[in-house]
Amino acid sequence: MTSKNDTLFSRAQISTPGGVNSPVRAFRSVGGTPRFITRAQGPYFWDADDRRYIDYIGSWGPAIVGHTHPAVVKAVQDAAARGLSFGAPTEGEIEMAEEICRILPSVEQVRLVSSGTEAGMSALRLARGATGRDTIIKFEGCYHGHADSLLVKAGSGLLTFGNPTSAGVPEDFAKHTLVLDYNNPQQLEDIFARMGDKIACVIVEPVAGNMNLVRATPEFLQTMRRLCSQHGTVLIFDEVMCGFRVGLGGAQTLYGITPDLTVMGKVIGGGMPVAAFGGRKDLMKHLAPLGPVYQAGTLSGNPVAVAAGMTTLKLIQAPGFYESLSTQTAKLAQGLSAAAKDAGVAFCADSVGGMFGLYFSERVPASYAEVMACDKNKFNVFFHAMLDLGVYLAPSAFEAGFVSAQHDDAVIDETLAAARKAFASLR
Ligand code: KE4
Repeated sequence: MTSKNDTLFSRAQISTPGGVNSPVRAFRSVGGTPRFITRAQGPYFWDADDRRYIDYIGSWGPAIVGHTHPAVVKAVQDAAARGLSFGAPTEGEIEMAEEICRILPSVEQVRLVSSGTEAGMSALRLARGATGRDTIIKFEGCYHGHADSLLVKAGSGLLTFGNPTSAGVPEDFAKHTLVLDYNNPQQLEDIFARMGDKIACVIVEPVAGNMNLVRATPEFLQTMRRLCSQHGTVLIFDEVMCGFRVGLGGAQTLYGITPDLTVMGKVIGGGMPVAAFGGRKDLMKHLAPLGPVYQAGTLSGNPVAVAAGMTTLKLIQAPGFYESLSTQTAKLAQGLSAAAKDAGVAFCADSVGGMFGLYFSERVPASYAEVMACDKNKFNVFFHAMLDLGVYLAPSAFEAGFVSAQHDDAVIDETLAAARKAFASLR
């Protein structure tokens, strides 16, 4: 019998490029037919064939309290009944800004936007506007949304400027972006020694989640912080994914490092389109309407989206929330490693707070090159075996996974039982 997912995917490809509104959803990295989701509840969602899955992407991070949490749904319903959008300020936006500034001491002021891309792009423009410099540094394997200056891969050598990773990005944009190796402090020392006074900002995922999960070493982040301070360069932590995910205070609290600007998203919207960028007040004052750096958005601070985000921010501050989330995520990672070991499969896993990485390799990767050396084909076989067993992992070997507060022991145990069968199929 033809799956309804197949029928919907064929139909979707007529009216939308690739049949999806975001490329990773198309399953091109793992092959097969994407599942069209009809509803979700707690740690689960159901596809068009009404098959239930344990969900480990959680909308790529936002569903940290579990899908359709009653308090979040009610907040959205109540806000919607008062009006969907006004294009004028609301008290809810003040409350959200105050809450973010209270949770993240490095954020003295914050501006709400509608996507992580918009937040990253705006933080970049602010850093360039505040410093009067054009050159930026990013790292291979880190993703900061699809703004032109950030869709750039490493050039041929350390000092050669980047090349576009996407068609449509002018060379003239890419040439201002330097792409270095993640977790390579020496490269930072070398580049800053040569041109530190020309660098507007360094943008980094302080816990990387877009090349699979890769932890930054403390030395890497400490070196970055020291050099940026020495050279008047803005240090931007992109915590769209790891923020409010690896802990309430994000990676900056975990590592004890204070960025100049922080980019946020996902969890702060609770599944609705809220993202943000914020940090030092002396930088934020450059933004319109106060200063010359323009940034705007029709739906920025949208009252319905802010209601979802604020309710989520309150829920994640419950006593023991992150201890429990971290424990469950670690139980999953350790259980998967044990199951693979019993099956004689070269595999390991890592977790930080409520996010995890799965690697078909002997050891946890600490760099982009080490991630690329993992066995992608084995991951793809494992992915589909787990999908057939009702466990939905990220459909790419180069993505992190996410656990919610609703992934209790029974859900983790069900996942591990499926994994034992899936690993057996890899032998
Ligand atoms: P959005 O524009 O997708 O809201 O956020 C971009 C972004 C910025 N920074 C980081 C660290 C991110 O992880 C993201 C988006 N993450 C991807 C997951 N790999 C979203 C999934 C997708 O692209 O569909």
